[in-house]
Amino acid sequence: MSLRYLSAGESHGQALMGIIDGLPAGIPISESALAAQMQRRKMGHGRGRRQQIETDAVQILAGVRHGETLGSPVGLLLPNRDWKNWQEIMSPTPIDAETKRRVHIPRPGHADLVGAVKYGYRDLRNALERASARETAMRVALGCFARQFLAALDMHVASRVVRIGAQQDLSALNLPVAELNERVDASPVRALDKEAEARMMAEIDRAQAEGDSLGGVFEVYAEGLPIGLGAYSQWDRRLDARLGEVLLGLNAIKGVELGLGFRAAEVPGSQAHDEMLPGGQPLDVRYASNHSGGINAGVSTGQPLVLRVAKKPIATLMRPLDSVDIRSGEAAKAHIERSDTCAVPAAAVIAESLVCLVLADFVLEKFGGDSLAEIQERLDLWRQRTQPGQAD
Ligand code: EPS
Repeated sequence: MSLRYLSAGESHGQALMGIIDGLPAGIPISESALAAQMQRRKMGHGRGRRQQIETDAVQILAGVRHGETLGSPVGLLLPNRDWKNWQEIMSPTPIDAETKRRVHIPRPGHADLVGAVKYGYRDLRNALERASARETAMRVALGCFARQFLAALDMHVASRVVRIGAQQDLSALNLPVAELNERVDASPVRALDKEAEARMMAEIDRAQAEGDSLGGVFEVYAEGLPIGLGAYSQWDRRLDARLGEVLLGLNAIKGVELGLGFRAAEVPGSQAHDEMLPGGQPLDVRYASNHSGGINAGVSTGQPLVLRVAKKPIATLMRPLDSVDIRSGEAAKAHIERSDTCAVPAAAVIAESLVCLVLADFVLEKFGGDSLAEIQERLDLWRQRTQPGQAD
């Protein structure tokens, strides 16, 4: 692994912190592009009040000078504005008999109970604070550095929501990946089809009125990838294996499909594989379709990457589910904490950021180099050699 990153921070603690190490020098870093990515994660019909409190203004503390990466670790700080309301509750210093905002009744589907049993907590807040999706704000910030690296190499990552609960958007992707986000970000559910958007929004309103929550499915795409990222020579060097790992590492994600995904198990081989067409030169081979989703044998094909990701509904229900009070062992209704009704549009933005981090890592692994210019040179040569008619 060439690129490493870590975050620290509790949902209502003072701040989120992040470090990303291994980026080359010379990547142009736009602070307004970073701010824009942070805003994208905050949006979406069905989000809760926390998003109105936070501005998500990320401070770059290290690794960038005069608008370019230095090749040193990038250090980020994202102060939580809500912290001022939680200073005592979240204080690192012991406080006298503090009982405020303690949590004793776990929410089914949340980290509350497994966290309490695993770490020996009596107050479930100790589990929910770090398990909260608040932490994903830092992953978006870190991912934005990978995104800007990829953009400099003409590789683009975007997403759209295709399902909220029972409502689907069955429309085909009808525009280039580099233009997709601008279009769907204008939709409150990040859907391409307007009629589906209205159904999805009504579904969220219904769930909210009933004190329920909703999950959904989104697709993540990447365009401009060269052939040859990843390797089949060892299981953990496969590009699809790493994408699956990182996406399943995102809160509430229950499934990841590549290309045809589970449908590939239903159709015969004649409909599962992408037939090849001559491109004019011996190794310039084109594909008639993209059922593979852009990866064969763990290696990128040069076709667009197509991932489908399923997110379960948020575990905090305003009409709470049956649970158990861990003080008494008696039946009780689950804890209610401020939450969202639906966060699928935001999850799509976060997943994009994670895909950027994976792709940046694989680009670095294949092309190496300490500066963007060095990598660009090698990549250009590789593109000319491997995709003669397609690379410019
Ligand atoms: C979130 C921040 C959280 C939640 C949500 C996502 O803030 P708070 O708990 O203060 O409202 O709104 O997290 C969850 C729903 C969860 O279960 O963790 C954010 O910034 O995305």
